[in-house]
Amino acid sequence: MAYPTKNKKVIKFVEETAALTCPDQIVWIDGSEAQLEALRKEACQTGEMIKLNQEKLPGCYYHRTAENDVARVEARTFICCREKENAGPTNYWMDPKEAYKMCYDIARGKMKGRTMYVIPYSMGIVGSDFSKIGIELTDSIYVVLNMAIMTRVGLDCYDVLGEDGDFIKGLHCKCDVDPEKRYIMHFPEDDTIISVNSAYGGNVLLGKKCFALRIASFLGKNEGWMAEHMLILGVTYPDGTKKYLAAAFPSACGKTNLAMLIPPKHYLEQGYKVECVGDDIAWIRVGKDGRLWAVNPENGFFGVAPGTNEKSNPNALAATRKNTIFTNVAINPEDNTVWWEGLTKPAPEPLIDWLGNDWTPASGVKAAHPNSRFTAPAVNCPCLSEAFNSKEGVPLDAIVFGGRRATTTPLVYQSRDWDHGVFVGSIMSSETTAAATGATGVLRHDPMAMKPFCGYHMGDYFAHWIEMGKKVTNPPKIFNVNWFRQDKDGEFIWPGFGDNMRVLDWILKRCAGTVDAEETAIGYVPYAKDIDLEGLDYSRETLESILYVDKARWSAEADEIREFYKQFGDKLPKELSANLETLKENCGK
Ligand code: OXD
Ligand code: MN
Repeated sequence: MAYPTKNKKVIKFVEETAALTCPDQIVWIDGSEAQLEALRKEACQTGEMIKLNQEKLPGCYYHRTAENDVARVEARTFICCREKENAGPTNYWMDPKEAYKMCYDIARGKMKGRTMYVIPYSMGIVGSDFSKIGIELTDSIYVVLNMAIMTRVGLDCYDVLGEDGDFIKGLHCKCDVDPEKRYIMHFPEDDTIISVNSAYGGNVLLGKKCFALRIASFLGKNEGWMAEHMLILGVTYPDGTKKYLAAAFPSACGKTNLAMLIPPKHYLEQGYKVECVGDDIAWIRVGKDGRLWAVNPENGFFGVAPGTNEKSNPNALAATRKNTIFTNVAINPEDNTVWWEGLTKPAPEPLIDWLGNDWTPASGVKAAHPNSRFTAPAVNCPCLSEAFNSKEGVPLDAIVFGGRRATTTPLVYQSRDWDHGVFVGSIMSSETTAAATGATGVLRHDPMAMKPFCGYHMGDYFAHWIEMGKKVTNPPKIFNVNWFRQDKDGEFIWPGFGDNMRVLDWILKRCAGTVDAEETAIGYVPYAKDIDLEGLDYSRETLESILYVDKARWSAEADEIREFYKQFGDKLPKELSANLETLKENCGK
């Protein structure tokens, strides 16, 4: 057989996997439009995808996953390193030998009657020093087409590998989509990922969570860089100055919305601009100038559809108007377009819901699954930054952490220094969302929004953050935000969305040293007068209520953090325990 690569390791990986899974044929993906178009056609013929209205949504397709396969499965996601201790207390662990055997037994012969596709892809710009190559083998056309949007797929990846280059091996086999045999396995010591019995994006687009976060975080620790669950955005000032920040929020907590925000009118009139570099993942390194530089390794957006609309995120909506794959949203049979909760009010009727049933508002269920998604090419985004294609990425002025907290955490506060900033990231808690299976709305610890994505011991991960701080001579300032404070009726107190610009403005002023702040028990909090409320019908008293640091609550929070920290034992950096003691003391014990 003629191979499109001379890389012996790729050929061996493909041949061995084919011997195990027994596909009828092997198709080497070259990334060409002709090949992708033929696959779209085939997927429509088999019913795997539906072609949408090509006048209204050119190049757009629709896909439904199995009903039991709609989100990441954290309890079935494992870190399979040799020593259990190295996976740490926040990960599920399996012995690698046992895990390989189990996965191979599950996948054996399962591609019979199917095609195995070989996807060469780059996370980051092909051939850049900041990028890494992966090969994903899959029996799903849906995966091929999504990977072609989310990553840079093409034969040039083989040029980068040459005859002997290394890559991240990914094997995805749908098998029987059996939830009892669903496993998402990571072998960080072998640069390998195996995903069986799922077809949901977060479990099967192996370049994303599996490689660019779990495996990459492990590589980053060993190689002195960081892989983080962060958006990256740039703010251009009226005088043309550009500032960049990266922000970590748990899944489905508004990273895509913040990354693409449109500032309030008076900011726009003055000439402010916000541009998106990335909405989910940042790879961060120390630059020659002693600053932290971030790149977005992805090439598209795998965004949550519900709630996205002309008001909440017109840029994301515009990005989905062509060459996009929609998964588990509702279909409007009238014109063969898509709909989801929050897109328009009222809902058009009738619709066909994500399960394929006729739907009207009286049906009493959601028309789109709460974790339904769009996979949209980054180039479609009207506010995409030019820096998206920069090999070096962008220098960070600020790092922002944020969770979904109804109480306690103020709208924004700044850490006292780098180590305190790491502490602030490590104590993040957030209410769970539909992005993962299980109950939603449950408050849980999610340090740096990496609980589901850190590929090694979380205590070592904290230590790595502390170490990185020592390597940067000009570190970004670290902040925490909370857009989700609620009043006694459960209504959000802060308007959020574009108005979050007002908070970013304060953050960047703090970075520039042009605004004062009040030193409190938890760090620096804005004076209410310093948050720009122009054009917003919002009282200073209400603002003060969500800037207030309630020491009694924080004292209880500190006790709870002490319990949370216990699981890290000796691995908890002393800088974090010292900051916890300071917090407790600041709250008056
Ligand atoms: C995502 C997630 O899809 O975090 O980005 O689940
Ligand atoms: Mn994410």
